[in-house]
Amino acid sequence: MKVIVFGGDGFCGWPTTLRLAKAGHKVMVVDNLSRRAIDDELSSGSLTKIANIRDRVAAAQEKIGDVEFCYLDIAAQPSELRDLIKDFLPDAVVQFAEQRAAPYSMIGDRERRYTVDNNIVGTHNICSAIVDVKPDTHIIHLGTMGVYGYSKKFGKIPEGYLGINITQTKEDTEILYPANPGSVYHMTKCLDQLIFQFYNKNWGLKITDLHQGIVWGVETPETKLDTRLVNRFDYDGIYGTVLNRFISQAANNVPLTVYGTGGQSRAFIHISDTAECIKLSVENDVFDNSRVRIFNQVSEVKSVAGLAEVLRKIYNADVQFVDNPRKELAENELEVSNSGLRSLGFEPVMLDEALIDDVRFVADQSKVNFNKNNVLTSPKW
Ligand code: NAD
Ligand code: USQ
Repeated sequence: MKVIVFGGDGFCGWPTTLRLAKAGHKVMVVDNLSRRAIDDELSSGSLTKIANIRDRVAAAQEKIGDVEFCYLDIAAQPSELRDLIKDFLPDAVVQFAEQRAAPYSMIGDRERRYTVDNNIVGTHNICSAIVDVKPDTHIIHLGTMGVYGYSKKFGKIPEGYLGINITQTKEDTEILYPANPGSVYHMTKCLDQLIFQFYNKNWGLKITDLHQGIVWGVETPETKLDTRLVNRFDYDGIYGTVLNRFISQAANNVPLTVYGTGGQSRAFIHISDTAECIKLSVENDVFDNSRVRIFNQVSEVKSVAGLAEVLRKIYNADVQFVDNPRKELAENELEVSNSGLRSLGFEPVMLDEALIDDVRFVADQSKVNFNKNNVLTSPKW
């Protein structure tokens, strides 16, 4: 198949690109390298030393398969985006190209507006171009578990749609799960959902929205094939996500930064499974298109304090409870369905000591890039 990976230079996009190319698909990576620019803006960066995009793509072509690169801003260059789709004629596009850090989106006015403008306009531009240029293209979008909020208020979290009974008519029906974002970033993912509902209803676009949990890990079998293919690894207070932060903190003898009591429960998935789930979604593209297909892309639920305890035990790490910079529930329970991707053959890799050790090895190897000043940099909201 021919697949465009928007945001293919990023943490999830790059391993996915390699997984798709390895499976024999022809992949076009589209990226404006804005994430690398934000590294400079925040005086932060990947713990691993990532190759520049030219060297990455050259290595992918040598070692893996058919990968090309196009430098394009999908929010700011809609006509170039249309031309690209017209020329490449993809069977599927994967949309990773959004500003994805909740803390970044809560820094201030500039970052709030950038996150909304970039994410909503970029995603809408893709839908709008596809309607005119190649309406049978399958759109696969990376959403987030954060669209649901994180609670058991309505029981186990279903895949996108909630079964309800209407009091007035006594009718049973399904509605899009009530959106409950916790940051401007998460709010953009809720707005993306409405764009998809409308483009599916009005033009019948074929759309899969994947509500993904927190991704952890760094390497996949493909990124290990050459040093130029190594994936990025964020550990800072703005882009670093909780488990990868804890692993890099343990490797650098910095106390684990548990926000609040650590009673927050979240869903997690390993980076190699992210790539696998996207591949499954791309390859299983025959489905009932009368509504948007929504899957929860998650493997397991863990609490922040539980994760800290695992690392404390294995690595003798210290734990530091810091004031939570975020406005969120101090404690929550969470249960999530992932039956959709499982029905396509997804067999999740669970968080275990051997795997954490693998990631810690990378964090250990990359000590030279670890800057303690970048650990507690989250804005407060
Ligand atoms: P990332 O920031 O590492 O990658 C995003 C990529 O998109 C970057 O390479 C960036 O340069 C590019 N990009 C952003 N705006 C663009 C634009 N306008 N035009 C072209 N390229 C643009 O993020 P990630 O961790 O790889 O996340 C990818 C997607 O997956 C995001 O949409 C995110 O919301 C979702 N997601 C990520 C996680 C996670 O834990 N990392 C969890 C759930 C969902
Ligand atoms: N946390 C800590 N200590 C830290 C960092 C975070 O206790 O050092 C806590 C946070 O308070 C929060 C939880 O860990 O309760 C998760 O925070 P996170 O930064 O790992 O994840 P989050 O901000 O939710 O965002 C990440 C990705 C985002 C994705 C989301 C999936 O950056 O792109 O959408 O995970 S989910 O959380 O399932 O909505």
